Amino acid sequence: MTTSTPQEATIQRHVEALAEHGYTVMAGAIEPDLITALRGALDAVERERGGGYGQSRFEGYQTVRIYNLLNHGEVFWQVPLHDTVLAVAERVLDPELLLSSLSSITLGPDQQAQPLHEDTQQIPLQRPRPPIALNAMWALSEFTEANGATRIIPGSHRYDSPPPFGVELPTVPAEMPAGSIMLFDSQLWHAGGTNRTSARRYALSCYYCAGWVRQQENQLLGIAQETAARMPRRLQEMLGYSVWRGQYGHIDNHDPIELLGRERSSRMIWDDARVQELSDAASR
Ligand SMILES: O=C(O)CCC(=O)C(=O)O
Repeated sequence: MTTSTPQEATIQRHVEALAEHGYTVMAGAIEPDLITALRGALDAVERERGGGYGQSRFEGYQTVRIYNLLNHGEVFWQVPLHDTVLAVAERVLDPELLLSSLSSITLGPDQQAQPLHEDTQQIPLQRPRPPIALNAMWALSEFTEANGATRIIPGSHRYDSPPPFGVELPTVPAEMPAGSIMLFDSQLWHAGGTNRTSARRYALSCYYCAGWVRQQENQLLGIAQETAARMPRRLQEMLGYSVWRGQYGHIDNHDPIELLGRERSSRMIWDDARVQELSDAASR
């Protein structure tokens, strides 16, 4: 994984592509060693727990999905913290964004195309709207039309509704070499493709949401506190050990990150100095 700070111009280019097309692709964003380590870790989880294909057309009858990946090894902890992806997501969504979910999507041979959907279609807000969630699809193997590359409709994040269930429309395959990451607005109409090859298509879905949106996976209950206590601070905050804008998520007026033995970072909105700052800002 790249460790240097991503360049402002790179961040801005991805932010603009997301606004215009609803998606952006970062080629060469995952180091080859990390791909190997992540695939190895996914295979190990599968071996330990045994198979486990999806039980619905949506999850895929020939697809193995492993949820709650942060629980399955430290190698996965790097994924939500990817520097360029996180910088773009924080800029587009919210500097206090949360991790909504982290899962693998391994498409086996003969997996049929998924129904077209968007990822926030259950949320009762009008479309189009500013982005409230972004999905980063990590290509851990090459994504091709033949092996089930995600199918997308560029620009559909600006449509005024989600796709009607079961509708078939022209889409384009998001083909990309292994090691690429496609970051897309949850409102983009998309679906997993059909895998007509004899090989598996390996991917991770790292899904971020604004700090005020409910997470898809319950990270606070799904990950043991002892495990969370070993994570880097930003990841802990992303799980929900944080107080959004000093107001949402507190416990008895305390920052929940204190439960992990850390110093509180947020000043509560009710602190006198904070109230003063906010009223000064409002009167300017
Ligand atoms: O597997 C893919 O390419 C897309 C999967 C997807 O969109 C989903 O499961 O919500």
